[in-house]
Amino acid sequence: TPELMCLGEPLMEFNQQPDGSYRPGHGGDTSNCAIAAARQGARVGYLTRLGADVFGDGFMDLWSVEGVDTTTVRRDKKARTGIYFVTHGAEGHVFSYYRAGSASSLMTPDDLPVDALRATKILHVSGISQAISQSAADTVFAAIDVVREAGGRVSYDPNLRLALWPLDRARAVIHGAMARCDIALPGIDDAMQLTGLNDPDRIVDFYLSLGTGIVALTLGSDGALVATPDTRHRIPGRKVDAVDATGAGDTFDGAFLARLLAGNDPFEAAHYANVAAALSTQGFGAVAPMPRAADVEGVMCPR
Ligand code: KDG
Repeated sequence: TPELMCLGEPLMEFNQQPDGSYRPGHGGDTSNCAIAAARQGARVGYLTRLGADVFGDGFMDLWSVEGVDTTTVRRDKKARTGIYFVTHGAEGHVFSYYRAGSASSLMTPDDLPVDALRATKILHVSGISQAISQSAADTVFAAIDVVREAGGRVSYDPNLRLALWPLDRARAVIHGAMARCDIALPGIDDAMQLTGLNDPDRIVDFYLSLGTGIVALTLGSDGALVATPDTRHRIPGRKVDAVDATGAGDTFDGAFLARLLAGNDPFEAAHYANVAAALSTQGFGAVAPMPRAADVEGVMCPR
């Protein structure tokens, strides 16, 4: 049975290449996190509603190859799998979504596999999981309650996407949910917009004040700031030749949660996840360039 369950929306990806063509791939923040964790050796399951279409079939194949359990994936014959395009400009990557009315956005609290949620050690969800529809937002709140009542922990990445919802609503829902979570995994740009704060230490204080016992604030190429209520460490960035940061935060999340489940403390886990996330920026796409445990260990402890 999975020790980590990720809940959200997978998105078929088309990623712009230097020659202008689009390379097919797979994205969707929580699916990315699930695959990143599985590549580090965690036992992972994915929970969603997925279109009964060719892109949905592609995800089923992908998760099977990656060792992600799909017992809790429900196929929907009437709705489609969402799509996004990644284009690259001077300011970095831009996402264009074709996902309104997608199968995942039709998820409801009645879909929840209560036994699987009760059995998991960590549930991972995100702001995107909640942004896609009101019923998806409700589904995430309900899943959080089930996991916490059963004694499991909940991890949350705000993953603010203002194309999906306005900032004030995003802030209310995300912080409402995070106040019921154990592990906060915000990225600095999202956290600055959501909290209105600029200083990483004050942002970390804010998330600790919501009651999350572990905060790992990712700082892009500057590494991460990791805190528990009594300890705090700055983890420096890793110099890499980055071509596409799509999915880097999700890779951090998945690797971090996998290392926590393997018994690391949050600081050890963040050191590892910081390397994994840096390596994931060296190729195009969210999933393809994600490192495996041996790749990360090779960088951390070169022979
Ligand atoms: O974090 C990367 C994701 O944002 C990407 O894979 C697409 O899930 C996605 C989204 O909704 O933006």
